[in-house]
Amino acid sequence: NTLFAQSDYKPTDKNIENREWFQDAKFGLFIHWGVYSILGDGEWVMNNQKIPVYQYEKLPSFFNPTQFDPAEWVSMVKKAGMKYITITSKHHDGFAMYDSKVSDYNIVDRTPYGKDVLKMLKDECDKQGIKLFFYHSQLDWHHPDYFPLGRTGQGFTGRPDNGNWNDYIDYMNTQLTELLTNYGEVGGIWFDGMWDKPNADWRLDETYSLIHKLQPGTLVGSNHHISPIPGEDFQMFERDLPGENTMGFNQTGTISELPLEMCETMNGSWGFNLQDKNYKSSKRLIQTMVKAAGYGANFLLNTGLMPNGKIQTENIDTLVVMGKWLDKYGETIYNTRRGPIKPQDWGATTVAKDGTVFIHLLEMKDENLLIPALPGKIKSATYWANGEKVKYKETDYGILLHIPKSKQDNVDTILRIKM
Ligand code: H57
Repeated sequence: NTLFAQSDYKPTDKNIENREWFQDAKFGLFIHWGVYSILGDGEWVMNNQKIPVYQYEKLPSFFNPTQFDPAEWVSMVKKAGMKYITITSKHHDGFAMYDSKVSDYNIVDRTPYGKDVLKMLKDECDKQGIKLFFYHSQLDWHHPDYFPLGRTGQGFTGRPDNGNWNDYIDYMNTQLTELLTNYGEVGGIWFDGMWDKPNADWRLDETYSLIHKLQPGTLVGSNHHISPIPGEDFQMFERDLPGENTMGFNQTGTISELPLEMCETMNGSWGFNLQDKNYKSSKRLIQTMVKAAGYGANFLLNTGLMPNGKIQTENIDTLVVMGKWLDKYGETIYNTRRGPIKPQDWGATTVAKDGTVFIHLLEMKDENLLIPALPGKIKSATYWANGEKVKYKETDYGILLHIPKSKQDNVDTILRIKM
């Protein structure tokens, strides 16, 4: 049964170590990049515009990202204060962005560019000390054996009305084997698309065991929108803070004890979308990152790469601002864990390894704020920015903070609490 996949799974020491690294890292770049980027209409364009396989297959011949410069990407990632990259090795369109041998439907065999961008990126990541994760779609609108069809891809793809499901799973496992064999140490595998066929036999037990056998340290996560399945090493939330389910599809019963990650878009799209200029402000993204950290969750922020291989300038601007913020305030985010007070409308708390609690005031209505009591007596409360004492009163109802307007920061007023 899929829901109990690798039920005897016990993470190795290396895996546990990587989970700690992951939780310390806090901030990563999500990259959606594929032949769909050419059309500038998001990564679901094949489905949304009902483009059949035989037409969509023309796209790779136009994919020629001559301006792709992995050193530039990775330097940008570092400048943004990010510690890892999660990139699409294959999205729902089924096109492999690397040198796959099990199918020629890949970047090396089908595009004029002809180079393995994942390999180029991995080499650069190794050079600059950034971990690389692969997003791999289980859903596949291209493979003829992805049959019976799932909830999506019904009708439009023009695939035959039959196929061998197990051949598809074999194919996927072979591609995963390639990814975990030919690219050195992989940070993790980030699955997506199982929700397309909730009742199929995904043979997850086999897939998860295979991954952990090939690279025991690699972290497995899946965007299946349900509670973690044995064999997974972290739990993720698409465009939601853990447990909030504002999107309506993260039907996860619980926030598990696994490391957590939330992914978010900079505008409203994952893949490059020319129509979508609805960019979120850096202030809003920083505040979401802080709240995620308050849940102990990583913030995986997406950029829809352009077909020429460049990062959108609007996204660069945002990343630079976030990096500057982290340069200054990173102590209150990196290496922390979820704070003693669950994130609230007013903000969040994080806790450093030495027990220091950081209170992040993201939204102050006026100068007084009552927050829940902390577990233990407060020894000192100071402003992170200048070390000045914070005025507060411990009451029966919690802690009453007095934060004069002059001390309030527009993005995040951080208090340092010693207990
Ligand atoms: O890669 C990005 C993101 C990380 N996940 C992909 C997107 O392309 C899927 C978007 N997820 C939205 C979603 C949530 C539930 C299902 C889709 C028909 C039946 C089920 C779906 C549609 Fe829905």
